[in-house]
Amino acid sequence: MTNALFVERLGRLRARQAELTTRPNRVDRRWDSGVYERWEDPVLTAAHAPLEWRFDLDPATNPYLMERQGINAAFNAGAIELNDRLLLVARVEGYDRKSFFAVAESENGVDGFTFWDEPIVMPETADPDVNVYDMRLVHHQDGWIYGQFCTERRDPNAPPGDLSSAVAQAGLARTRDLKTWERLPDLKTRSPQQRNVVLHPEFVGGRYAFYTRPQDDFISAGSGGGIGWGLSASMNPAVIDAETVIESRAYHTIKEVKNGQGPAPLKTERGWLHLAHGVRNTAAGLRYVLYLFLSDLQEPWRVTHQPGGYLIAPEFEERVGDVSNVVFSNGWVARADGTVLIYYASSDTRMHVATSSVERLLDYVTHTPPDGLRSAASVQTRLELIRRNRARH
Ligand code: M1P
Repeated sequence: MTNALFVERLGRLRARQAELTTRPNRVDRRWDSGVYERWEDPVLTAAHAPLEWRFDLDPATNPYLMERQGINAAFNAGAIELNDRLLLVARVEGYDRKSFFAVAESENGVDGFTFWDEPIVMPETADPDVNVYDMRLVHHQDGWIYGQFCTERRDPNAPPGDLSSAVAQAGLARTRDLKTWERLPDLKTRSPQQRNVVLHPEFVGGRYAFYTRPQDDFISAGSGGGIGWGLSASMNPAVIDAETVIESRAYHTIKEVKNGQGPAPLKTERGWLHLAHGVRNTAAGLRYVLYLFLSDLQEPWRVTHQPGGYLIAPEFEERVGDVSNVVFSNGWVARADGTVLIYYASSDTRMHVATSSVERLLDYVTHTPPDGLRSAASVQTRLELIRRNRARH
């Protein structure tokens, strides 16, 4: 007998999904900084997850067409351009709180993202990951595409009854096509924990170079002073003996509590262009924003320009989600025509895109005054701007 309810519900669900993945995106006219464009619709959400991942589609075993394995969020995606397609490796989180990686693909990078049929099967090491997330994708000079991600496991030293303490380390894997992955040993450093570890795309002095984020415990950076830099002779295993902080946190700035490298830096004629996140504390909890900095082409560990303040902060609907007041980016793509697609997640819930160009971002990074670290210094910098403008009348 035909199950009318099942048929009607399935038709509705399929239509809703088709609408989501074919809807054209538009530049959001509420935003007009000149530095980049925001786009109206999130490019990837939990609702983009294929119905086959969430529902048992057999009317005999699921007559009510219930969602059996829900998806909670799709966020913090790594990004890469391969064969003229824009690919995101998203952190997809099930209702069970576990994250996994899945590839979504689009032709133009601003809309039409559709998940591949199945999520990535990431091999485990001998010490299985409890949770994996926030993959950075780097097409390295050695020819491999590397994934660097956070692997989280329960803290073996947690006292009985403490079911929250965890240890974060950098998981590593490589691939040629984002389909088949070879898992490598986790990165070894002298820091108790690591998150936001990113591979530099080129060899430095014949070695693999990493941006790191040393931290004392799972949430707090503690004595970890900022974005670190370290070298390894190999990727299998990758071992960093000496880690130096190259982009520090600082009192009363957007990166007072912690910061972290976003995606791998973009190589430009003026230097390596970096996107990072900075975290400050507020009465309402942590606030995550994105900022840019530039480092030297030959000595990527030497920061040359540090614009003060943020590039992207949560705006409009972005402010609210599972972890509100957060923007986070671990993926961007510079296209052959100079366009830069900045993929960022809002409030640990969904993915957005902002568009700019290498030229505009370099203009921003080289002309935005650094943080004067005092109110009086900020007034002074602003006065210089105001007076230059008034002198033009
Ligand atoms: O919840 C905000 C972000 O918190 C962590 O980032 P960080 O280590 O810099 O604090 C990560 O868990 C990230 O996934 C998350 O978006």
